[in-house]
Order: sequence, then structure tokens, then C-alpha cells
Amino acid sequence: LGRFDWEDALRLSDQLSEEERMLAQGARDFAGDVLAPKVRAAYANETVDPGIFAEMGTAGLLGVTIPEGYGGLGAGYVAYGLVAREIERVDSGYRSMMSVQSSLVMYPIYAYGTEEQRQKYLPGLAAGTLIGCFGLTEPDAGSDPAGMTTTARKTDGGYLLNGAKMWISNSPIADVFVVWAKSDAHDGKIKGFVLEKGMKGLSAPKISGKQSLRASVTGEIVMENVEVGEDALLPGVAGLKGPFGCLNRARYGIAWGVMGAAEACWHAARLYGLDRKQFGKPLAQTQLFQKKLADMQTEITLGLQAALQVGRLMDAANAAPEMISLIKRNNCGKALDIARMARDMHGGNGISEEFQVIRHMMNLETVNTYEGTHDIHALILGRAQTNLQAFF
Ligand code: TGC
Ligand code: FAD
Repeated sequence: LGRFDWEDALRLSDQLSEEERMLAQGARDFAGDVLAPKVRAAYANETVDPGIFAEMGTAGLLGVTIPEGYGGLGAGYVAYGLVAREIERVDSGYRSMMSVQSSLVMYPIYAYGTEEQRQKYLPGLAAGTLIGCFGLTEPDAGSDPAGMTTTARKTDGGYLLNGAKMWISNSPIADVFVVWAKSDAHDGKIKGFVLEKGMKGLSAPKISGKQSLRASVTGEIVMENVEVGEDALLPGVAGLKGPFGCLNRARYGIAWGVMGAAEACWHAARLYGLDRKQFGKPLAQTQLFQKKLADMQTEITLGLQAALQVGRLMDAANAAPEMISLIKRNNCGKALDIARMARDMHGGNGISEEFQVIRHMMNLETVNTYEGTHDIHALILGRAQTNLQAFF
């Protein structure tokens, strides 16, 4: 008979390569040593230390899948997912910073950019000396990005950009802005542009007062007659498949990441139940408490297995976007349920910052919404099995 490891019930670890295991351990050490000591104050005060990007860069955690020649790690998507899991074990906001930089900024520059754009931006983004953001969502175009009103008007030497983006991770501290706009030079199709901090007419005010993801900064991107040259255009893609190509990767990483946050909540609830006595015995010795632990263990184990399978398919260039919708939706929803359950299992202490679970719970409300809401991914999956679109 085989052994049973309650923390790794289906032996995910045995299914990883030696390189993947080492990278995951490195990310875990980094998250524990560098991120964990910062997170409580960052969350409480709603402050983000931009230096975290350089620390992540030094640890090799930015651009995990980008080739080494551009400063990346040249590793696969399973490795990227494992990094997301370890960072989000500490906080979803820190994972957000990493995944925007890697999947939503470095990836489009690598995949759709010119060689000059790659050389100009990727090494700095990989090192974390440059900070990136990704502007797709607008005040009136969230789930329906095709409804965007940001425009790029062709001029003699380039383009003139006008519009506003909303809810943009990292934007107030960003040096590099990947923004999506409808271009009159391309039949009104959506095209990507790379803008830089300091350009005339470009600003990125912070959105304050978030009750979720407070360790990561979120802002707007306002473009008022921002003039760029032809060299700002990402020439390699046109249409919504451009931003969606990036979202596929970020959504996949989120499916791993939220399992890290869920594991943190599950482990905290277990320890709390072993320690806390009521009615003369540990809470963990009651049937209801153990059932909740079993449910958490089951959902996390299955969620991680599913993420691993999609990661292997991504590494083989054989994953479909609907697979990513399935794991993004399931794992976010399950992680949120688990965080809420762990909060309840801590009783009154569960609302205290000291026990951390409520921070994860609040964060996961955002993660369940961004990169396609829980219901939008249901509609993507519904369309795939009925051939009927129910968006409008
Ligand atoms: P639809 O007609 O379905 O597709 C339009 C074109 O796009 C292509 N496409 C994809 N390509 C690659 N990957 C995918 N996943 C794709 N999905 C669609 C499609 O083939 C088509 O191409 P073409 O060449 O035929 O034109 O478009 P639709 O307008 O009906 O889309 C509907 C819907 C709901 C699926 C889509 O708009 C959607 O996914 N909405 C959710 C929006 C979203 O996820 N926004 C995320 C913003 S970024 C963010 O949240 C970052 S948070 C980061 C952090 O802090 O971690
Ligand atoms: P809406 O689209 O208005 O949706 C509201 C509700 O209606 C949801 O429950 C939704 O599921 C539901 N709904 C919408 N359409 C339908 C339908 N057809 N049928 C049934 N139900 C429907 N965006 C970026 O571009 N870059 C970023 O870096 C970024 N970072 C973010 C960081 C944070 C902290 C947050 C909160 C958001 C971020 N976003 C970012 C934006 C995020 O992607 C959007 O919030 C998300 O896509 C949902 O859009 P919305 O907020 O406009 O909600």
C-alpha cells in the first residue's frame, strides 16, 4: 500500500520534474522570506513597495516562460503555475503584480512585438527595473471588451491615442503601458500599443479605498491626445485575440495561484482547530470541523491536478481556451468558498488581521471577478457545449 501525505493527497510533487520542484521551492522561500514579512502592513495601509518587482526579478520570478535571451527563465507553463501558487500563498495582490508583468506585459511584447521592442523592454521587465501594466478594461467596457471606446487615430508619423482604462493593476507605478485601442488604420480593429510613463497626455491616477487586493496598486489609464510613433504599435496581432492571447496565460496562472491562497487558508484552519478547545476538546476533534477540512483538501487536490493537466497541455502547445476557462472559474470559486469557510472556522478570530484568512477571503473576491468573471467563464463553457452564445 502507498503512503498518504495529507498535504499532497494525490502526490502532485511526484508528477513534477526536478527543475520544477526546485523552482517551486525557490519561489516558496522567496515568498516566505521577502513577501510574507511585508504583507500585513502593505494590506493594512494600502501601500505597495515598487521595489518588490526588482526583488522578484532578482529571484527569477518575472517572465518565467520568456526565453533566456530576453532576460526570462525559458521555463514552461507548469513552472510558471507553481510560481503563481507559491506567491499567492502569501497574497493574491503580489501574485497579481507578478502575473500582470509576466503574462500581460512581457508576453504580448514577446509574442506580438518587433525585435526592437523585445530588446528595448523585456530585459528591464524581467529584472523588475521596469514595471508594466495592461489596459483592456474601460469604465463602460468590462466583461465586453469589444465595446471599448479608446481610439488610435493614424497620424503622419504614428498614432494619436484617446480614451480611458479602468481598474488597471500596477498602472500608478508603471513605466510601460500595454494598451488596447481601436485603430482607424486597421479597419477599426483592436490593436496593442506600448506607451511609456511621462508621455504627454498620459496619466495613471490611483484608485483608492479598495477593500480587496490592497497590497497591489490599481489605477486608471487616461490618454488625452497621446502621440506615439509607429514604433509603439505591436504589429503582430489584430483583434480581440491579441488581448485574449495574453489573458489565456494569466487566467491559467490564476488557476494555480488561487489554490495557493486556498492552501494557506486550509492549513491555517487546521492548525487553529488543533489548538483551539471548546466543550473540553479541540475543535479539530469534532465531526463538522473534520468534514470541512476534508472538503478543503479534496477541492484543492482536484484543482491542482486540473491545473497541472492544463499546464502540461500548454507546454505541449495543445491547450484550448475553454480548458483555461474551466480551471480559472472552478479554482477561483472553490478558493473563495474555502477562504470563507476557513474564516468561519476561526470564529471571531477569523476577522482579525492576525489570522490572515480574511485578507485572503477579501482578495479572492477580486480574483473571482477579474480576468473574466465566474459567470462569464460559465458562458464561455456554455457556448462551447451548445454552440449558442448567451452573452447578448
Ligand atoms: P468572441 O467573438 O468570442 O471572440 C473575438 C475574437 O477573439 C478570439 N478569442 C480568443 N482568442 C484567443 N484566446 C481566447 N481565449 C479567445 N477568446 C476569443 C476569437 O476567436 C475571435 O477571433 P476572430 O479572429 O474571429 O475575431 O468575442 P466576444 O466579444 O463575444 O467575447 C465574449 C467574451 C465574454 C468571451 C470575452 O469578451 C471575455 O472573455 N470577457 C471577459 C473580459 C476579461 O477577461 N477581461 C480581463 C481584463 S484584464 C484583467 O482583468 C487583468 S487583472 C490582472 C491581475 O491583476 O492579475
Ligand atoms: P461587468 O462586466 O459590468 O459585470 C458585472 C456583473 O455582471 C458580473 O457579475 C458579471 O458576471 C455580470 N455579467 C456581465 N455580462 C453578463 C452577461 N452577458 N450575462 C450574465 N452576466 C453578466 N482590467 C484590465 O484590463 N487590466 C488590469 O490590470 C485589471 N486589473 C484589475 C484589478 C482589480 C483589483 C479589479 C477589481 C479589476 C481589474 N481589471 C483589470 C478589470 C476586470 O477585468 C473587470 O473588473 C472584469 O472583467 C469585470 O468587468 P466589470 O467590472 O466591468 O463588470
